[in-house]
Amino acid sequence: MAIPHEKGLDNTYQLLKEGFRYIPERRRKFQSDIFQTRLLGKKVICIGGEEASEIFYDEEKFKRKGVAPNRVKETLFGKKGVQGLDDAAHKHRKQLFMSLMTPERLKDLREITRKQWQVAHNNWQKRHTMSLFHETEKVMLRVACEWAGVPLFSRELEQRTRDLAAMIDAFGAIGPRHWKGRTARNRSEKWAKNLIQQARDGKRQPSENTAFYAMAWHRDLNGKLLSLHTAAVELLNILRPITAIGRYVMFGALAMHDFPETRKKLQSGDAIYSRMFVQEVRRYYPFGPFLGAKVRQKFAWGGHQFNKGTLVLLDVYGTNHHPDLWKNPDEFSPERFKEWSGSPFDFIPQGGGDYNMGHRCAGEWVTVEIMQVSLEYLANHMNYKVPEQNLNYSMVRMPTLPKSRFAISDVTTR
Ligand code: PAM
Repeated sequence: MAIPHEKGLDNTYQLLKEGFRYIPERRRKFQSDIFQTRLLGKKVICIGGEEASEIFYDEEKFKRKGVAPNRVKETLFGKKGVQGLDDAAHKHRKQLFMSLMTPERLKDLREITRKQWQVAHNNWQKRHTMSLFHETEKVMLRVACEWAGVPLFSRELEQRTRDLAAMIDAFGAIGPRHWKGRTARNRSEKWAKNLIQQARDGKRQPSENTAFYAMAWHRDLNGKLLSLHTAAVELLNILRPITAIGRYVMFGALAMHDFPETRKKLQSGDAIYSRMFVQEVRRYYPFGPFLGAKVRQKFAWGGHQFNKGTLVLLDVYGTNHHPDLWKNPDEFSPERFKEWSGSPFDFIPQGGGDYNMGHRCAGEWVTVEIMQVSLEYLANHMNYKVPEQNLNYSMVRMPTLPKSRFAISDVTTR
């Protein structure tokens, strides 16, 4: 049986027109967890669902080298970083990231996050109206730098945040938003290279348990220090994704605004509830639309023969919203996580599979911890007004955010 084929010589335009809904809508239309299309001039197989993500994270079947398009590397990821490695080189590099997340360092992270919220809260009370989105990204970058041992002067904060934010904001962009992301990456890599060089020259001595130290002194499997460029890319692979958590925190604040009963429950101080709330924010709101991998060697699945080198996209957003996996998927309901099995393949906002060995996001725990501390802080310690504005977010723009960037005013203490 042949798998469904999307008609058309090339469907990149459709993808850009439909955004987050492109793959899920076709899975619905074809009543199939697998279909074939053409994107950027190439044949692409799109898959989604729990079984599909299990296949996608089978490293005998898929590899990551050469998967991310150049335009995504020139903005979001950078070149030669952990995301595009395979096999032993990947495991060794992934271990570098995982080694930074000891229980003590996660505890430090929670404390730093709480402290930075106190500082921000204090400053916000002196202002009238501001963008919760932009201000939260600044808080996140302060957290990231303090935790990673990276010096950040107050006068740099605005520009550095704008740069890291522009790299994230560029991942599904064409035109000016893409070019902004490129410029931002060039400037950020220059900054990070300079820091690594200073550490290697002994002009800076970051503590040994920090990401700054780890990236400066990590040795690859051949025993050599990372090139200055790769060390800079990997240091940014810590600072940028932590800044990106700002988007999730902002979506959490949006959930509290749109579903006020959830704010009340967060205020009850029930840590189990706030953890479920965080999970539901990551499931419900759109962030990563899909992930890519290339077929490593021929295999068959879902009635289809996958040939070596074929690009396969895993439907991240659609898997988190599939009605077979989630009851009333378009309802915001943190309590649904009481019944969640904990499968590494059905809830995949930051990828699926094994944390330590596979390509699942190394920063997923960090994300959950930072979100929980941040959203508990917003619910329990702050009052603010949400002026009349357009809080709708597009399902086409990738990544997406409320049109108004979530303005708040009159911040006080609760
Ligand atoms: C980070 O690394 O900064 C964390 C946030 C990034 C999440 C992005 C996940 C999206 C992966 C690939 C995007 C390809 C989009 C191409 C659209 C045409």
